[in-house]
Amino acid sequence: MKENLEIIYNRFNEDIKLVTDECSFNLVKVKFMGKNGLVNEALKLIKTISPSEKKTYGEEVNKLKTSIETRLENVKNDLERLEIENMITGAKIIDLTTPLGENIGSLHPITITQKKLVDIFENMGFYVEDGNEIESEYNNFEAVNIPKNHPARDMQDTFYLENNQVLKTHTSASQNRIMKKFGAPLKVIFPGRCFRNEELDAGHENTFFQLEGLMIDKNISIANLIYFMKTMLSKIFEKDIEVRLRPGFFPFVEPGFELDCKCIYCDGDGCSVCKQSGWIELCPCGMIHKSVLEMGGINSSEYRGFAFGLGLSRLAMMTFNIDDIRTLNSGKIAKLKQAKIK
Ligand code: FA5
Repeated sequence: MKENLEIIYNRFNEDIKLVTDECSFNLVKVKFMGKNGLVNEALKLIKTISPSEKKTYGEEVNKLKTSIETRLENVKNDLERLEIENMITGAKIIDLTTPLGENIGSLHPITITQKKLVDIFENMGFYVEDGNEIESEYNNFEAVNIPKNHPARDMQDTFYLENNQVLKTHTSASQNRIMKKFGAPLKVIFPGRCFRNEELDAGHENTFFQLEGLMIDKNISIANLIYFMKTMLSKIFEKDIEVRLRPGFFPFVEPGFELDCKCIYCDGDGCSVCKQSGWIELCPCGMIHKSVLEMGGINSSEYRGFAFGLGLSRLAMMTFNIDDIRTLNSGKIAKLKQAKIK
């Protein structure tokens, strides 16, 4: 009998050494002190033994019980103390008085540029809409006058998905949905990420941002288009910006233009950024094609409008003095940190 008690005590000593947390503590406690635990089982045996042995055995079992209880109590206290110590150590991680050091996060140059543009257009009465990144082939091409087999599709090769869906090649892909959603008159901008199968270089990415705008009303003319573009550029560069329009072909506008701004680096004298021309190509635009209005459910004999598709990534490069567009998606924090507002 006595040997049994020794075995229980030795087993308890082995088990308690392995306790590391509340869960393993409870398992040991139940195993030895639970209702059907080993100590209780040993206590129940008192009834079965002879009166001559009962007293000694009873004393031995109670001694075992007391020492196991005391040890359990001590281990429990140790665990509680450890938990408090861990809480204190953990709390240091979120100690608000700790100096922040050098790794303070910041908004991405594209986000900052987009926020500025959104602010500018909202102040001019434009509504801001979200565009899908996955669009139907119809919205990306057909709805903006680029039917199947049209050569303009070659210039915007993209990633084709199942069910006639594509990763949108330009923000113009949202034009049709937006016209149908708001009807005329409307004043909306919609920034978004675009995807093209491109030869990559300092000015071309396969994933880049544009910001598109539409204004549709009665009596809208090219003069309105020039006014809004000039105002937007002057506000973004915080100085008066001279612009010029050159003819440009986009199947969804007629007439279509490339809007250039007087080079902000050399003020038109000619430099490496403007390739000595004095002008920087910034924003394709034009008067919305009649059939695009009609496909959007807008009566083209009553309403006219302009559309523009600003290269947001390229504008961010200009405003932050970034010389290679690939820096923007690179995740190279050191490079992005060097980006400074021009
Ligand atoms: C378009 O995407 C037309 N949807 C723009 C438009 C809208 C015209 C409304 C008329 C009316 P384009 O392919 O030129 O046009 O692209 C517009 C701008 O997006 C370019 O001027 C350029 O700044 C930017 N862009 C185009 N391709 C890339 C590229 N691979 N990487 C970075 N920026 C690009």
